[in-house]
Formats: sequence, structure tokens, C-alpha cells
Amino acid sequence: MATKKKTDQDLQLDKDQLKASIVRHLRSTLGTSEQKASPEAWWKATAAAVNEQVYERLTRTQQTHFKKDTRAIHYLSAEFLMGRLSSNNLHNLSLYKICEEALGELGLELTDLCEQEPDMALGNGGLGRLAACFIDSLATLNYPAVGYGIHYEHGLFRQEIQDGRQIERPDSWREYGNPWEICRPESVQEIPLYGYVETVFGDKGGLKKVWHAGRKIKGVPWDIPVVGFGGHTVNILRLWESRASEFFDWDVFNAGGYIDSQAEKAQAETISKVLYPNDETDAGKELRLIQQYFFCACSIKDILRRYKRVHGADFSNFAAQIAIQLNDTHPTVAIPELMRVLVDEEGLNWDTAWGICYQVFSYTNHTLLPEALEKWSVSLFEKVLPRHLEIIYEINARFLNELVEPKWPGNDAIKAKLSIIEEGDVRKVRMGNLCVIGSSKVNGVAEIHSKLVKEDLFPEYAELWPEKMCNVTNGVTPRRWLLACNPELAGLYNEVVGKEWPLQLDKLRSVVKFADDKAFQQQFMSIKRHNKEKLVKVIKAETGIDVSAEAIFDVQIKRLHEYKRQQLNLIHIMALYRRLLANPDYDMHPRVFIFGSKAAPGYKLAKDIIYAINKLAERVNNDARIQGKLKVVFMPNYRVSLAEKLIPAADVSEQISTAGYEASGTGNMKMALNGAITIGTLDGANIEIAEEAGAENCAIFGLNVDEVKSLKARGYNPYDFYYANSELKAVLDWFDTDYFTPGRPGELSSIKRSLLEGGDPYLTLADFESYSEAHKLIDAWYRDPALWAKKAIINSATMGKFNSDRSIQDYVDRIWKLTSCSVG
Ligand code: GLG
Repeated sequence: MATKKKTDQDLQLDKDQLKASIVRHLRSTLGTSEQKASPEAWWKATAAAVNEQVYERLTRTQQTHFKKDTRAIHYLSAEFLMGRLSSNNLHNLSLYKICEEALGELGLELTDLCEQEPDMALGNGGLGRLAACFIDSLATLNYPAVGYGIHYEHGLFRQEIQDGRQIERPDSWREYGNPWEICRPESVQEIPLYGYVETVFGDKGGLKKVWHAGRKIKGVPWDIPVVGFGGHTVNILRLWESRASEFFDWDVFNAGGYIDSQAEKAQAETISKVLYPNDETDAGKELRLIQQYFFCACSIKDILRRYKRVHGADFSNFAAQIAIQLNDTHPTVAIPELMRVLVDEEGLNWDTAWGICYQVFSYTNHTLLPEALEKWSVSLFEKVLPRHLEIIYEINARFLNELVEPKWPGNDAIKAKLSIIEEGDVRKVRMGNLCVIGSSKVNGVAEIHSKLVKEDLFPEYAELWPEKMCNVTNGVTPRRWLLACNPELAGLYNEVVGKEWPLQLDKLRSVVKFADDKAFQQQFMSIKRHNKEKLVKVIKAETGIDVSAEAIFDVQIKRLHEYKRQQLNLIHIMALYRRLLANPDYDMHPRVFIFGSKAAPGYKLAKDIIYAINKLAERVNNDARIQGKLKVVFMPNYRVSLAEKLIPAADVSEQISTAGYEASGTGNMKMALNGAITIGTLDGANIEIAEEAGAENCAIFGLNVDEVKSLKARGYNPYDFYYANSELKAVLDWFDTDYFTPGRPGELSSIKRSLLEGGDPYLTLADFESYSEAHKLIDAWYRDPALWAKKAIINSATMGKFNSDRSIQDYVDRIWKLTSCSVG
């Protein structure tokens, strides 16, 4: 009997149904009662009730995608920084208000329950958060998509601050179970590693390669449903967990392939244990290469399994059906893995396989920092992935002979530069080169960055394949980064522009016409004020520091890195402090400088900067002489859920990287969208933000990309700036005293050293004066409330371009060529 198909309308719950469902789950899923239940149990019961909706829609989506057999994108990323899912899922299912009311009747606050959820911190920073925004947008726009990544047992470390220093503690996001994930034992994969390659005679004559693995690892998939806004499409994020497999090869064992088989077993389970806590790279570490191969191989197998279910072993449609995006170089090994499967296992000839591979893959570059372009020693590759190394050699030989030699005959220097293999004492596999050679499209993440990828990083490749290089400027999902995190501003926008803006963020542009309107300014600024007051309480609870919402909230939140220049912010605050000490009447509006940042555990200078910020904070916050005009707050354990509290309360957004170093930034977009004014360099997406908002509504300072390059070419000498500016000199000299670390002089000296003897590689001192002037401008603007309100409103209203839906549509048009597939 045909059952009537349920529509979205049929699925929609009312308050009483949801309430009944929560109570039912509290009893039958959580095994407790209304009287005894902890907030955590209530949260899980609520999630279980919401999941009834999610699963129904997930099944419908999967059936539709299967039936329509549409082309799909597979987004491979070693990081997905999802944060919390409860409020997001409720919003996307249009259940938030209903749930609030249902819980209210049960005597509970939805916002309190949401606080029970641990962040899913399976990423370091922008790259991982971008992946999370992208899968939200893909589902929202009804594109068939699967996110693939690693089911880390421990995400990014939890940061504690002890006596000003960062201490890393393990993060255990699923210690007590996570209601948003589903284990799928039916889709387990087995992944080979180590061993050796044998050449044998194939069935059809000719030679064939057989990889005898030394060890096999089990990949267990966990699916996180990704609910699109409106709840029509529910895609999945599939994360692989490693387990030891029963497989054990005695031949390899006897041939000496093992030293200790027990250690190998432990290693199997180590693969998905922990996220590497480095924003850039940990290349060179065997476990990291294995992590990368593990999740790529599992994902490729999963993609093939799904393809073959419909098309059997006929691969002629593969490239038409499958697109794979490589999020940075971390998943590059997917390229030789697909070649291996097609050639060795499916019996395709090389040219056919390469023709498919090349069309399927595309690569996103997220940084120009040379240390972040991964390289693996050939010997490590040979040990872990012997067959892949052979395949890489073959790809390389064909590339050099068929493309490079004809274009630059006899030019060995160019060959050496473009080769996938770097020669030298330790020969290395260059993953960036492999990505470019094996992908049909390569994109950067903001206009300026894509230009630099083309002109500085990969100029010869761009000459070989001019159509390969493109740009897709990053974006952020307005559902999480405005609708959910700033409900009051969202409410105001609903009233003024209607409720379509979470899908069509450009609609906010019509608010610009109210930028001068006194009543609107007042509404807008009182929302900001209210958000600041909420943050004041959070700051007090987290750090014990009292701040006033009267002050300007000046926020720098991002990973700690010299190129992001938290040290520039730090020395400027010290300069302000000096000015206030020298002249207690120094004319400035009270300012609270707020930092949130984790440093890679092995990055000594970054940790020293955190220490210095905290020591400065102690001194400044307790100095009665400056009458509270200056406060410094370091918020511990910066993470997505904390960003959701900081961003709506920010007046000033610090985006102060050395021009040419920040590929895009996405925090810059989130803060401007919530009405903060950017103080920033002409770097990454700041340039596009200033274009949208108008340069007069941002405080732009510092050297631009060309000026950075020419200063470096001329020979930059930080001492020139040190001696030329007495304030700067005094501030730097302060680091050597015990002013901030009583009785322990020199504890902060490493910062001064890096800026002088260390050569100040990120030109901090060169930009100091212009930064200080930009801050004076910010101060002057703030003291004119109408002017400030106008600028803040215009910033918020003109960020439509930075909707991640727009980014995804650009990927679809320029790279993936998908058609959207409506569900239900
Ligand atoms: C990178 C870059 C950021 C960029 C992000 C997303 O450093 O500038 O916004 O990717 O593309 N490693 C990162 O976080």
C-alpha cells in the first residue's frame, strides 16, 4: 500500500506535541523523571525530541537524492568546527520559539539547556569553521552534499589560564554521549596501511600492482545530520573513527614488517584520538599523515560504494556524478587514493583513471604561509603508503614530461620548482603541488588572496592552466552568526526588512536608509548596549573582572599567531596606559580591550604573548590612577559558543594582520554583520568589507600588500622605528622591566626580542604609528554617538555579500556545477 508522503507541514510540531515528546524522551530515552532530571538530561531529551524531526527529514532527503541520482559535492576536511548544534537545529527547523514555550511550561529556560551542550570543537579556527558554515549553506540551498572528516575523540584542547599562562587540558566533547550523532556500523570501511607492493601478471595480460598491506584499520562512520534552514534538506556530515581491525598479515610480520604488533594495535585506535592543535601544520608527523590517509581512504570508499550501488562498475558517469573538494592540502592524499582504487582495484587504464580524477577534484588554498604547505618525507610516504608513492611518481613523471618540458624545454629550474618531489638531503612530497596538478580548479578565499595564489605562490601553474585558478570569497552563515546569536537585532531586522534576510542577506541593505534616522539609531544602539550588558556578566563570571558597558568594547578573537599581530594590539594598549599614567586627564573614551585566543601548545612566543596580555591586564585593571579608563580582558578557552556571546557585543573589530598574510578572515565578517566597526589592514576580506561598507566606515591603517613587499625588498629594519618613536621605544623597553611581573624582570622580554633582534618578520613596528592614529579616529567617532551609530548600522546592513550561501553559490557556479534538488 502506498503511504501518503508527509509534507513539511505534516511534520511541523506544535508546542504541546513538542512538550509531550520531550517528557516522553526524558522518561523512555533518558530513563529519568521530571522530578529527578538534571539539566543535562533535559537537554538530551529535548535533542531527542528534535531528532524525531531531523531523522524524518534526513530519510526523505536521502530517498530523494537516491531517486534523482543527482550530482553531489563531497567536502573533504580534516576539520569541522561545528560548535553547538541545539539552538542552530531548532532555528533551522523553525522550532526555536515553540521549544522555548514548551520548556517554559515545564519550568525550564531553553538558553540554559543549550548551555549544557559541549562545543564540538573538531577544528582549530577559520578553516574548520568555514567548513561548518559551508555544510549549513549547502543544506539550506538544497544541494546534495556530504561532509567527510575525522571523528576525533578529543577536539581542540580546553584552555585554562593559570597565573596568566595557557594550560592545555583535554577536550572530551562526547564523554557522556552526544545526542546529535548516529553510529553507522553498516557502513564500516577497512583501510590498508604499510606493507609492500608486488608486481604481478594481471588477468588480461600485462602487469598489475598489488599492495600487500601490513596492517588494516577499521573506519567506523558517525553521521551528524546537517539541517538546512527551513528544514527541507538534511544532509550529513560523516566523521570516521578508527578502530583496530582483526586483520593481521603473518607474511608481513615474518618479513620483519612489525617491531611490536601490540604497538600497532594501539596505534590503530590512536588515529582518530586527537585533533592536531596547530592552526598551520604539523607536517612530518607520521600520525598526522595516517590521519589524513585514513579519513580520505574511508571517504573515497564510501563515495565509490554509493556510486556503484547505482552505476555498477561502469565509471563513465563518475566524474559527472561526483565532485570532491579538498579543504586545504590536508586531504590531498585522496587524489592518489582514487587513482589507486580506479587503476589497481577497478582495472581502469591510467589515462582513463586520470581523466576522471582530474575532473573530480578541486582544491581550496587557505594560506600563503610557506610552513603551511604540507610536505612529507619520501621515506615516510614509502613506509606508510608505498603504493601511493609509486602513483605520485607516475603522476609527476607524466606531468613533467607532457606539460612542463614542452612549455619550458630544458628548463631544469622550473622543473625542480613544479615537481611534486622536492630534491635535497631529505626528499619530500609537496602536497600543494600535487593538489594543483590533480585538481581541475584551485581557489583562494578572498580576492587579494586568490590574486597572490596566482601571482606569487603558483605563477607557473597559472601560466600552464590559466582557467584553473579562481576566487571564492569566504562567507559565514547568517543563521548562526546573526539570527541565533543576536536575537534582538534579528528581531529588529525582521520588523524592518521582513523575515527573508536569513536567506537573502542582501535584503539588509535597505536598512542603510535608516542609518541617519534618530529613532532607528537609538533602537540599534540600545540592542548593542543590551548585548554588552550581557557580556559584562559573562566577563565577570569567567574572569572576575568588572567592566562597564559604557566603555568601547574592542575585540580581538582569533588564533594566536604573530602574523595576526595580537602583539600590535598589546603594545598599543601599553602605549595608552603610558599616556594615561603620564596624564591622568588624557582624553579618551573608556575602552575595554577583549581578547580570546588559543596558542598552539608548541608555539612558545604565542604563549608568551598570552602571558603578557594577562600580566598587563592584572596591572591595568587594578590601577586606580587611570580611573577605569582602560581595562584588559583575556577570555579563557575561546571557542565557537564564546564567540557567539562576544560578537554581538563588539563595538570594534580588530583585524590587524600584516597585509598579505591573512587569507581572508571570517571573524571580520561576523563582527561587522553584528554592527562592529573594523579597525584593520588592507588584508584578506577586510578589503572587500571596506568596499561593501565604504572605506569611511572602517578604520583602515598600515602598509598595504605592495608596501609590505617593497619595504621587505628594501630591507626592513625594526630598529629604525624603535629609535624614531620615543613612545614605541619606551613601551618596548617596558618588557624588560618587572613592571608587569613584580620581582621577575625579563619574563616578557621574548616579545621585545622578537620585534627587534628577531627582525620583526610581521612588520609590527612599521605599522604601530598608523595603528595608533586609527585608534584615535575610533575614539573620536565613538564620542559622536550619531556618527558611530550610523557607521555601525551601515556596517551591519552591507555585509550581504558575506553570506556563506553566496560563497556556496559561487562554488557551484565556478567549480562544482551542481543543480539544487528540492526535497519533499
Ligand atoms: C585559514 C586562514 C583564514 C581564512 C580561513 C578560512 O588563515 O584567513 O579565513 O582559513 O578560509 N587557517 C585558516 O584558518
